[in-house]
Amino acid sequence: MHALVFIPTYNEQENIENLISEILGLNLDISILVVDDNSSDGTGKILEKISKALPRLSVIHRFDRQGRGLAGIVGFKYALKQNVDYIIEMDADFSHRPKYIPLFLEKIKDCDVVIGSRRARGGKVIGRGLRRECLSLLAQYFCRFVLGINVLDATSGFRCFRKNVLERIDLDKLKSTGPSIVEEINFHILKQGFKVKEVPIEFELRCAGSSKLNLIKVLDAFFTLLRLRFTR
Ligand SMILES: Nc1nc2c(ncn2[C@@H]2O[C@H](COP(=O)(O)OP(=O)(O)O)[C@@H](O)[C@H]2O)c(=O)[nH]1
Ligand SMILES: [Mg+2]
Repeated sequence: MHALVFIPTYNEQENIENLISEILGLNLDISILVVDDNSSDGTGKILEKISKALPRLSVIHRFDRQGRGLAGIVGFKYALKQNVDYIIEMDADFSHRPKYIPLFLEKIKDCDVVIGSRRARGGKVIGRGLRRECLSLLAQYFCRFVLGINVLDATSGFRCFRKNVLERIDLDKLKSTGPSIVEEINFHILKQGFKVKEVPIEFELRCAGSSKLNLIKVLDAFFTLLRLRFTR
């Protein structure tokens, strides 16, 4: 059973090399794809250098910053062309700890999608300020009551999919160019009746680099998801 780990990056030079070696150090049948949007801090150059010695690491460089959502679409399309059984997506900033990957691969055996959940019993968020926490709670309520996404952590971008789940989503029709791709994919998964399991995770605020989320992205996510609700 082969898994591909997809990681989007923008300015993750402090994290990316350590993250990749931690994932490969799990000694599982895993390969990695990083989609980098021409990071201004040299993340792309680091990836180029280390990928020469790591056959299990592939890198897609995009010419400019096109957003987390479009990186996801490129990553998933690439994954669907590979000989893989499972696709895992995670952030590059160590908020999503590689130690959960073996657990995800165990749990996916009897469901279609595993979500690393901060809000399932036993999960938690460490080190996040009140403002981000309130925003996250609002997003969760919005997803549940407006979009009908009935999971405890609808905004978690740490997930494992069976390949056939992503095959059943029309990637070219996704509306999100930014981070709301996470919720949009959940929306389609649940609409199609796939079996989702939430596995509790401890989510720690990024240890290095800075968040790429800002007010414009939050508003864009809100209106993108609202469109999803009304164009069903
Ligand atoms: N390829 C690509 N990756 C991005 C972009 N914006 C953010 N990311 C990556 O998406 C992941 C989540 O971003 P992050 O800033 O940690 O968001 P936060 O956790 O919501 O604060 C990280 O791995 C980022 O490097 C982008 O425009 N393009
Ligand atoms: Mg983050």
